[in-house]
Amino acid sequence: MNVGTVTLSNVLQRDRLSLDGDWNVIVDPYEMGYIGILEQRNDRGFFRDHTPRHPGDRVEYDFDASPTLTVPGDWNTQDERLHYYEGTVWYRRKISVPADRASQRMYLHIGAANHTSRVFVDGDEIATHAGGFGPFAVEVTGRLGPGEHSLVIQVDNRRERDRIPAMRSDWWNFGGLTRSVDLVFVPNTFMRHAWITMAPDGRVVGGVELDGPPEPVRLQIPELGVDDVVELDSDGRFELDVTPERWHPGAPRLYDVRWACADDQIDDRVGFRTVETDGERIVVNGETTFLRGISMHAEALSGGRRSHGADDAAALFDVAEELGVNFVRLAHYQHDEHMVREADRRGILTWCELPVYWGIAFDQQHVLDNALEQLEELITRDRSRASTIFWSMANETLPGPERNAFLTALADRARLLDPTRLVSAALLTLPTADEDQHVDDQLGEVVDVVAINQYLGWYYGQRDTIPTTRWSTPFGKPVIFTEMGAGAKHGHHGTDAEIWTEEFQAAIYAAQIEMIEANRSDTGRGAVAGLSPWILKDFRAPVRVLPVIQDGYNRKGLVSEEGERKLAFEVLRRFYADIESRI
Ligand code: GCB
Repeated sequence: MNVGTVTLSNVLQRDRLSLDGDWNVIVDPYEMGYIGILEQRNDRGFFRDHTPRHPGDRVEYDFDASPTLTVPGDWNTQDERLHYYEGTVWYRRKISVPADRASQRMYLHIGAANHTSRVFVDGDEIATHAGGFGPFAVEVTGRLGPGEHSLVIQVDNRRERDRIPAMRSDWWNFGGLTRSVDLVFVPNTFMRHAWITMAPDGRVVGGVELDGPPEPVRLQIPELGVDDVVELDSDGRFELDVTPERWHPGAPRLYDVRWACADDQIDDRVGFRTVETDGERIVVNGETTFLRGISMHAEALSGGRRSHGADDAAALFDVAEELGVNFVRLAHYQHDEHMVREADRRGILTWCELPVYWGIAFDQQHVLDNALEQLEELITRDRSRASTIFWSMANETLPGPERNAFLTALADRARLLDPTRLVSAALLTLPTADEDQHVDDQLGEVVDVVAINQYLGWYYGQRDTIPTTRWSTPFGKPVIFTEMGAGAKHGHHGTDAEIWTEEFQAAIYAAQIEMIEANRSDTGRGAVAGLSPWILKDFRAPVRVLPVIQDGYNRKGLVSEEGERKLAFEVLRRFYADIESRI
């Protein structure tokens, strides 16, 4: 559970002092910088950031003399010794705030710290945060007066049964301060959240959450002639009587939006589109839209490191765009804000997901509480993004009463925080040789779209029966294949019967495409409303140990870990180009 943290949106648009760069670090596998020999909190822990004051002063650590790691960045790829490391690393940075700003209200904002972190200023513990991919803020007003201060962040990426994710995942458990850290300055009264979007019926709706005494909030959208004080209802929500041009996938119209309240001002660029379902179709701006997608991990296009920032986002989207997508699945956790902003600019729809993945302790209340916190961090950050059409609760979880209750609670909360988008979760399909695939996971009743991960021709099933496989559900809702695919090592060639060859992978894609063509809901032939195959790029995964072929990488990418195209890339690209030419 989080202590001392708040959510803060529109951070990239605010007055900030970047704390990115080199931080001194101490690697502490036994966590003795925090816990004493009798398991009690060690009051003389590393967070005190002491330096010896006289020759007899025994201080058994020294941040100043310790090595550095670059923030943002994972520790695993910055220091070979930390490649597989799972445990605590202490980050320390000295900060001084310019004298004219030291008395301002300010927050420390951390884009992401995987997984659990504790924040200390001048030795005082001021916050704890759980969840490795969600942004969070800690108020530090009055703590950073004239002079130099010590900022210490303990980051711990151990896998634990009651964390989200928990013990096992098919991706690298990159540890560290993996996204930017900033000091964010705000006026005494400010807008913690200010968002605007379009509801499925075309109304422009939004909300504002103030921190401080009530003050009028002014909203300007010059190109729509909007310059009004918004009338907030008791929930802080409002509605505007305007008819903007639509943001479309492929034609992303964005408007300048300015929020002002007392001395606070936020400028944003926002698009407006509707999204809803109609039977088995997904409808965007009133048009049935087949989702030509691809899944992505938050791993940089080159170097096998955790991605962060605008440049990494642009590089990943360049490849996705070349594939001809109108949709990306940002798997399996909350991606960087730069990703959804890039998607907004490029006109690509997004699926945003929580790391509720495989074996989660669904029976524990504090685990659900943390999932709800992570959900709130995600939705409050991104609910002005036109590109985002899905909130996904989970990936491949085993059906059962506790799991159903847990995911239903998440879906309910998502709809409360944001009733304008679709809610889903990627479901597990179990091995079967049946050509009639009937998916009846009860969660289908809760979600808006039935998302199915299926590996016909790879983990189970025969390739030659894929094209004639038919999919059905009892729910009458759209089906999307959030995963399908096969492994191939780039440059490894042979016949399409030889596993790990590019030819084998391309043949699976060809068979899947034939099957999907015959099941498409937009052409009235079935329930399939889109796909996001697994996956854009080969990505690091410690569970992928096959020498020569895998060497620590999941090889289901359409491009290698260095971005080289495999044959299947072209197969999918042609399918997407063909669909587009028929629209
Ligand atoms: C899945 C998981 C994904 C894995 C993938 C695979 O079903 O959702 O995280 O990476 O399969 O390659 O096995």
